[in-house]
Amino acid sequence: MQRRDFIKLSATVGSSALLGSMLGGCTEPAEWQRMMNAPPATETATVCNICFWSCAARVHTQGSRLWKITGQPGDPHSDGRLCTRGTGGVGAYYDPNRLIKPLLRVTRNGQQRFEVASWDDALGVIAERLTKVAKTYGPDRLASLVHGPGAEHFVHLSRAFGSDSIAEPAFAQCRGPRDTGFFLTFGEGISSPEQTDMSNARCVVLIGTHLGENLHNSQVRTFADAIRNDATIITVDPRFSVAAGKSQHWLPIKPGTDIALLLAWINVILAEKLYDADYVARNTIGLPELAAYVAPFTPEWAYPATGLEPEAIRRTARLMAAAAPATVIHPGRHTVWWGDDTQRARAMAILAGLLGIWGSKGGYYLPEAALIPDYPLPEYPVPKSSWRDITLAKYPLAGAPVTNVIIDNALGKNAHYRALLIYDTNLPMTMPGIREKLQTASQSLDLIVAIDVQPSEVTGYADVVLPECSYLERYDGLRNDPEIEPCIALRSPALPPRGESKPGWWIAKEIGNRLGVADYFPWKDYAEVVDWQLRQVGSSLEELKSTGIRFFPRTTPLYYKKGETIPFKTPSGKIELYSTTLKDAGFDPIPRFTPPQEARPGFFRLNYGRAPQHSFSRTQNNPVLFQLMPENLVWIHPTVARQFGIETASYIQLVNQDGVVSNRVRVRVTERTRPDSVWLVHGFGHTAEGLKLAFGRGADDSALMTNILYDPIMGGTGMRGNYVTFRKAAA
Ligand SMILES: Nc1nc2c(c(=O)[nH]1)N[C@H]1C(S)=C(S)[C@@H](COP(=O)(O)OP(=O)(O)OC[C@H]3O[C@@H](n4cnc5c(=O)[nH]c(N)nc54)[C@H](O)[C@@H]3O)O[C@H]1N2
Ligand SMILES: Nc1nc2c(c(=O)[nH]1)N[C@H]1C(S)=C(S)[C@@H](COP(=O)(O)OP(=O)(O)OC[C@H]3O[C@@H](n4cnc5c(=O)[nH]c(N)nc54)[C@H](O)[C@@H]3O)O[C@H]1N2
Ligand code: SF4
Ligand SMILES: [Mo]
Repeated sequence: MQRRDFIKLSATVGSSALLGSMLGGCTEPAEWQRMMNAPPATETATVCNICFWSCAARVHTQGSRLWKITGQPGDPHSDGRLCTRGTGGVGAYYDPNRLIKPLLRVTRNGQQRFEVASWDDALGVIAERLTKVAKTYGPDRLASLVHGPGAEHFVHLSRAFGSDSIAEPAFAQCRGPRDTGFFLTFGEGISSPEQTDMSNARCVVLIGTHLGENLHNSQVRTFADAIRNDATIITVDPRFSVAAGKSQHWLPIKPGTDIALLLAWINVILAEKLYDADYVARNTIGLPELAAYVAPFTPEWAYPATGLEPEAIRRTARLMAAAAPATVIHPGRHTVWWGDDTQRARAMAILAGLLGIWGSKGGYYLPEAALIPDYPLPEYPVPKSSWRDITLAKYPLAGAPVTNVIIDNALGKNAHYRALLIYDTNLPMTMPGIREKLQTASQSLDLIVAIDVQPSEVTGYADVVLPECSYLERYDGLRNDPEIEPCIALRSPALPPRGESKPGWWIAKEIGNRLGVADYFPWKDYAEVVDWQLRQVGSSLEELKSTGIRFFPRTTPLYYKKGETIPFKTPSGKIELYSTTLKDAGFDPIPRFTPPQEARPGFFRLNYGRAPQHSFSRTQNNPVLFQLMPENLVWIHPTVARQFGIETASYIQLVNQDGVVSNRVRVRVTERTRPDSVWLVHGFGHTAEGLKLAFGRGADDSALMTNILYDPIMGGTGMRGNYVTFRKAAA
């Protein structure tokens, strides 16, 4: 049959008949009938919230049925393709264990439990208790622990109420040390998305940073560009990570010794004069001090500490210098490792500074966000006390509020903080060592509110649990991250909220109204805010609903020109190879290497990280992602497995250095981990019974972290100083 007849046929009898003839006998009559009656598919613009990379996406629905979620073509974060987890966002909507009604803690017959409440009652309790806190102590005694883009509504609520004590685990449990280290060296952080120009790099250096398992979408794609372009890839990781498998040079470093390696690399680059002398002279201060300091730290010096052959250290130093300034020293992201993390980040920043990669093509580009005006609102009141008053006394160089400081100041009858608002963060699994403290805090605090989409561990500590609808059912603020090309993206509701769940903006506004700060919420709904903002820049909500994203022209250059003197925002206006700020605060002005604590015999370092199928502790109960990875496995080296008589697929329990015993966890015997370490994917081992799929599956790394190595400079919770041994799983 000719193609022409085919077209004619469709033109005369309509496409429905054509579909029928094509599907022929494969379709059941009932299914066929359903398809005929189904409303047309529609697409809605969203921004993925399965992790905070915030990829722009399109939600495909058919009537009330969520069909699939795909990447927004052209978006710099997704480039038209979502990662495994983003595609699995469908499960976040359909999860049968979702929170769909407000819950209130009540005591009945001496027993505490949650009871379903109306929104009015739940919000009433919050307003009454917060008003009392404000009257008795001041509104500054409310602390908020929040995460993710949706947090902006509660940041706003808290500021309007009169408190600036708002901390994210993204600082003290994640990026804080690297941002502080880079800030001290370059005068600014390294942005998110990280300003790493991997697509144009000739050399990429990963220190930890397990890209491919760490699945920040466009970051992995630009890393793939580097591999495709035959860039030299150098990965420093004690474990044979996915990224190590893509590298020409894998340095299986002894855990905790990265500063020694970095000092040795700097030593080689200075000793062999592999840096751009003109650039360094114009743009840095402290070269003589640095050179004198690192002179003894040769690759031979680093060898016993790191276990890395001097020749490998020398060769890789030469390679990264030869490719500079098209070299990416990846700054890492989860950098709370050993407690000396700001100093490790400093060492990385110093190396990057010597290689002249700040603002260079193939190094660190200069990101730019779009200029979108804020919706006009009254000025926030000045809080009676600020987070700074409490935090900086302990961590003088913390650039942001520290979650652990807030919790420590919420303990006991005379605690500074009297109420906690928790949004989109599962503290018991996110902050090792927090469970007991939350328990203590809950005895004396006047109020704990948890706003979540599912009955996660954290909700168990709350007085009031508020069900937020998922990202697929709500507006949030425009995504406007610093990019190569400024680009905004819209999250808009594709479906009505399930049950009685509500969007965050609505919850914040309703609490605000009841607290007497209604002036800060003058709009009807968040669509109005976003539309107003878009109209200021010649667009509209209508436009973004159809396009999903919109680009804006750059107003500043993407790279500095060769030979340009760069205006760094440090006190000296230069890259600070030697930091007077650190010295004045009583810290090492140049990073110092301290060998990590050794494990007791029979114990192994607890190493942990990501798997591409899951985000933190938020996706294990997602029915789609659960199927891809229902539990985590503990990786054990074959010699160790043999020594303990452990086999692949058997279940064991992990016992940490302080006797804490994990859930049972299945074994994977593999040479991809060093004999001195085991590996666990973070986020498993849920103890919240409401998470019916995830409950009790796999082991929780957080629970095994009882030795926390706090970073004295910025308060990060170093998580890597923990060790485990094994025991046969209880039946
Ligand atoms: N799929 C998925 N992707 C994610 C996330 C997620 O939840 N799921 N979360 C995102 C977030 S917020 C973050 S912060 C990032 C975290 O991801 P990364 O920033 O990449 O985390 P790291 O801790 O740097 O990397 C873990 C790697 O460090 C190695 N390592 C352990 N000890 C040492 C050591 O002493 N030295 C060196 N050089 N390496 C060591 C481990 O073997 C492991 O391969 O991932 C992001 N991407
Ligand atoms: N042991 C250990 N601890 C870690 C890490 C680790 O690797 N190991 N990683 C650290 C890092 S890098 C980071 S960034 C942090 C991440 O820390 P968190 O942000 O606390 O991570 P999650 O575990 O995903 O917790 C998110 C919570 O928000 C809820 N949630 C999900 N979507 C929504 C939503 O749309 N609205 C609302 N209101 N709630 C929602 C989830 O149900 C869950 O309870 O954890 C840090 N802590
Ligand atoms: S990286 Fe994946 S999970 Fe994260 S926002 Fe993008 S698509 Fe969603
Ligand atoms: Mo993170």
